[in-house]
Amino acid sequence: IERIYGVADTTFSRVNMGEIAIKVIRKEDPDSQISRYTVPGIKDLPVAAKKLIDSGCNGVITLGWVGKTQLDKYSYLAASIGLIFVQISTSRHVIDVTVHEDEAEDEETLREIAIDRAKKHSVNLVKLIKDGGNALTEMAGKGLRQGYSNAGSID
Ligand code: RDL
Ligand code: RDL
Ligand code: RDL
Repeated sequence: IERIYGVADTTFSRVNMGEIAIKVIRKEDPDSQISRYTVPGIKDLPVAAKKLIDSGCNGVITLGWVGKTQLDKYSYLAASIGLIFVQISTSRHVIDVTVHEDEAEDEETLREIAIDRAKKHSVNLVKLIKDGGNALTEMAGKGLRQGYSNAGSID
């Protein structure tokens, strides 16, 4: 096995983004192995990511869903800091896919944001793990977005 990817997701999420990530990773890196770890909510993602890395994953993608209230946003801030701490303490990428429930009014748009964001960041993770720090350089400054169409460059 050349590469092992970790996929950490939650039961709180209203879209099965872990499954989407696994499909994209399989397609982008067919020789790889994938380990999945599902937790209740976003604040449980940092330890899931850490355990995936400890068990040999070269990189991890987390897929979280944040509710609409201020309390939910504080939970996300705590989770996000935790995920960054895992990255800097392990020197491994933990790509943080998060959908905020107030990003869209209707469920169909939210679902589209979640799917697009999970797919695009799964491709980003594979590129970073396969090709390292120059993998995305040709796209630098292009105004790329995940969950939406790209903002574009103003160079
Ligand atoms: O460890 C158990 C829970 O505390 C943990 O799963 C939390 O992440 C659950 N949770 C909240 O407590 C909350 O206030 C979540 C959210 N908001 C949220 O918006 N999204 C979550 N979990 O995934
Ligand atoms: O790990 C994948 C992403 O979570 C990470 O690349 C984030 O930095 C992406 N991102 C946001 O999620 C966001 O809500 C960015 C911004 N806002 C932003 O304003 N600028 C960014 N990234 O460069
Ligand atoms: O310009 C519109 C959006 O890009 C902006 O509202 C971002 O903050 C939306 N966003 C998130 O809220 C988030 O949690 C983004 C990401 N993650 C992300 O990973 N990539 C984005 N936007 O382009």
